[in-house]
Amino acid sequence: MSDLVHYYSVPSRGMVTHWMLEEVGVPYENRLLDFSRDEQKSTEYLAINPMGRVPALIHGDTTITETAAIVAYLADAFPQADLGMPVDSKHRGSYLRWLFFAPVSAEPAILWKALGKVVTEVDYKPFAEVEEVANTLADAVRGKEFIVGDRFTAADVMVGTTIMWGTELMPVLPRLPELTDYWGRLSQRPAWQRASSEDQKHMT
Ligand SMILES: N[C@@H](CCC(=O)N[C@@H](CS)C(=O)NCC(=O)O)C(=O)O
Repeated sequence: MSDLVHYYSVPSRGMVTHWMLEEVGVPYENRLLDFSRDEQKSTEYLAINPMGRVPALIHGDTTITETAAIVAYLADAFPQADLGMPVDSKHRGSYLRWLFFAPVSAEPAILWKALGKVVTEVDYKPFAEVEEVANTLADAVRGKEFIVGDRFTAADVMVGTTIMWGTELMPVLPRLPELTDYWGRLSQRPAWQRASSEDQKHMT
């Protein structure tokens, strides 16, 4: 058994962590769970993630769940891949901002809109609207190749896949040219191509 075991499903957020593993470039073992057979709720898997959700990563004695946490963990655990941002870097704050922006600000906005939900019970918005998310991201990537600094990082994995998800899979995020150009470039990366072509074979 590999030192790194990745549990995921297709389609799922596990495609994000799959891409990150390919970017890291170390050996790992994929264990694909079949949702149609409720394998994510099996006793064996619930011992790994009691929520019965993917992705999950086992690295030696460490078990990690939550997509963004796995992506951040891999960047730190394998510094030779140069996908993280050192704590003393001037870009560290920006790096953390975009790592968290994807699941905490963008995801709820996309999901809420895609599910046709409207906030009616409160007189403030508990999270941003998709237009605010799209405009904020467009400002962040305009004229830049990467979202943080001048190199590809784990923050691009989180933000890029969130844009792909919000513009293609649940198409409620405005398709601003800055966003489609940014994802268009990222999706050419060999690591994404490898992960996604393998995932396509399992797409239901
Ligand atoms: N916040 C979690 C969400 C995990 C999650 O809900 N994953 C979905 C697939 S994208 C899942 O495993 N669903 C299992 C089910 O519906 O039974 C993360 O980012 O990893």
